[in-house]
Amino acid sequence: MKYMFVIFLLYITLQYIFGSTDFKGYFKCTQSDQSTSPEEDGYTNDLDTATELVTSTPSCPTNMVYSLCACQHTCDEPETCIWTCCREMNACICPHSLFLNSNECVTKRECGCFLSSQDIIIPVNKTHATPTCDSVCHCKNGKLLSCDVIYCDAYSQCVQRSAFVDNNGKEIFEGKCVRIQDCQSILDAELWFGEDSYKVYPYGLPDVALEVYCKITSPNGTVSTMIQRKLAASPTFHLGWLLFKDGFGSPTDEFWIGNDNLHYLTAQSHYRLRINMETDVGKLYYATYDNFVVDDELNGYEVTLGNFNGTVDCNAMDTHNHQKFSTLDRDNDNHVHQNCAMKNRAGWWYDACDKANLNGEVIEWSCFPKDESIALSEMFIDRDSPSI
Ligand SMILES: [Ca+2]
Repeated sequence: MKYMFVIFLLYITLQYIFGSTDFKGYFKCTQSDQSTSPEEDGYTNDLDTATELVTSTPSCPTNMVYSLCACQHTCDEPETCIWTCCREMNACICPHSLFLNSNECVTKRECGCFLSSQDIIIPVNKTHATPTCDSVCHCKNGKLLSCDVIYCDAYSQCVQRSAFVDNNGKEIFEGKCVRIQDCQSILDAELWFGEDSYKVYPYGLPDVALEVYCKITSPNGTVSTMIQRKLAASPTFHLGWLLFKDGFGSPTDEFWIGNDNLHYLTAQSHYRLRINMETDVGKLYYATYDNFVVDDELNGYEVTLGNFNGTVDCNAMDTHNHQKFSTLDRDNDNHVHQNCAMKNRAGWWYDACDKANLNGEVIEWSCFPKDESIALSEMFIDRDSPSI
């Protein structure tokens, strides 16, 4: 016994002088004080002998190995790592193929949220949809809840997304139903095949598809939903309330998307209004307004315009902000003596009457360069933040 004590003192002294990562690691990082021998992996026989003298032998729970601490996957967080001990020190950890579950190492199949049909573990309190959106399964408090079938509705498209990378570095995909609510969704749902007409399903709109024209409107690839197109010196927009309510024309010629459609589109998210103006010599100007909203018919399709930006010299729409829509047969403007829609031969959000009128028989923007005239107006909406 005395001999053992001398060895112990000698060992402590040497550790004090030279230091030892393994030694410190043992005290700070092991999880068990049971008496069976630790497994090797860098744990030397000398240290083994010495630590037996310090206290009970470091040992590991079933299936664990005493090894250099590295990335530890758990059943709850199968795709990420936790540190079970001090960084780069020895500790009881699960072998690479196993997952920590409470204090045990278990196989993938033994984790509570193992989804056999997909051969994956769903992280705790998360859901995982099949890549084809056939079902979505829930992991609640470490237990797999029943899976719900029929995941996408008729107005959504199943899109495969990268969900996470498993502990073997394999990328796991899941399906996500993308509601086709505007042209941005066409891009998100990977349905985009170039500038063209597409069917979209804005929230709130009765169960019919709305056909919209989608166009790239900026160098960074913004895909915008066209709401208006008007050529100069054309009386096309001198029409009544019902036609403006439902929309008319063709997006490759002259076009109004319809005030009801405009209301449902702009009510479903934050949208930016983008106005592109082209002069008769092909010069391009634009104006944008954040937070573009068109109210419902009961409120006269009142327009709300946020912050202005653009390459035109002034915010010519400022007096039109918070104005109701007027047409030849519905005078909602602020002019006491006349109907501005009749005077300007176009339906529009008149004040009394206009500084900007993109629907006008003569397309107007009050501060447009005097020696230039607008030959073409196109209006679009861009969703500020994509839904996915
Ligand atoms: Ca009036």
